[in-house]
Amino acid sequence: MSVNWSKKVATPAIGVLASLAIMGGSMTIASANVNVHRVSAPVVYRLADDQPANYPTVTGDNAFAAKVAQLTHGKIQIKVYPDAQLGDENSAIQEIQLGAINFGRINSAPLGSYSTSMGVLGLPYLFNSSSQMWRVLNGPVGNKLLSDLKTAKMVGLTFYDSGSRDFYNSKHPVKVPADLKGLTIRVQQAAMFISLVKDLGGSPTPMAYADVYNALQSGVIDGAENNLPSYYTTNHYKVAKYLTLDEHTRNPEVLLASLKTWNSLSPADQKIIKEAAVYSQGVERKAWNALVQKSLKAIKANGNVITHVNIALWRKAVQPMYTQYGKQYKQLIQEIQTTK
Ligand code: GTR
Repeated sequence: MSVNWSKKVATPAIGVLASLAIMGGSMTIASANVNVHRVSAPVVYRLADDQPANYPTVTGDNAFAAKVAQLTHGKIQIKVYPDAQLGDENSAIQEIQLGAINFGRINSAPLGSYSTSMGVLGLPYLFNSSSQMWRVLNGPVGNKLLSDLKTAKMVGLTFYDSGSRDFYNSKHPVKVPADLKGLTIRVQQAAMFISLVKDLGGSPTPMAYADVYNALQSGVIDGAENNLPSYYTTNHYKVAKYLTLDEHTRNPEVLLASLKTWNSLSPADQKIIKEAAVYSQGVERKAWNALVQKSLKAIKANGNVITHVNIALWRKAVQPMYTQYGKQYKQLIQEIQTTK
């Protein structure tokens, strides 16, 4: 008897049984080695990101989602919501904690208000270079920061690049910290960044990312601080022309899961998700490097005033931050500084 098995595979399980029964042969499902796929409905999860669709973090999110879909044969689908469609970073964090949002790509600065160890990344001039930062983030310290997020009901999966942050304003060139005096500077919604701008002599104003452009344009604030790709893609560079390359912090991005969602997954699916996240870091970092170059070109072409600074002066001005927070982070700072 010849059976067209390829046809049978596509038949629902009951249909296969019925047709075997009709055939009346001695073959059983097991001995026939029929690969019956029980296709269950895919699970659809949501991932929040506050950057626009063409930004490197969202490219990373999409690569992560595609890899998860591929490795789970479509069983787990992750839908990426860019542009803060699911809320600003603070509200996204809270929804992730509740499990209402399943995944997020969140900057480490606001995360520092929820998980203490992550806060260490907000210390200015913590790293000597980007390559040292990556050795730290992809080494034992980075793993500790990611896994400590569990205390805040989140599971850290991997880090994405966010370069270093610089000040910019609409009033005048800033070369030394004293030039920030009298300027109202928007900061992320995290206590450490309020201290940072105060120590440098400016007036900090915490505000959600999406509100910064209008606040700059209408003069509600004089300046802000961010990496070059954010300065460029938000069009802040068009309304705040004075850019200071002071590189005060390197606050990487974090791809994370809600602990609630994570706990509902099988160990095999958790492994796939972690693997896909690590893979997506490479995709994000490549897109990141390309956008840094593109941003710089556009900022220069726009005629912005770019000020280079003596970093040693700036580093000195933020030493009070190490007095204020250094004790709490003593061990981590030491581990970071000894990572060469
Ligand atoms: C960007 C980061 C955003 C957001 C923003 C901000 O560099 O990618 O997620 O944290 O900074 O300044 O609010």
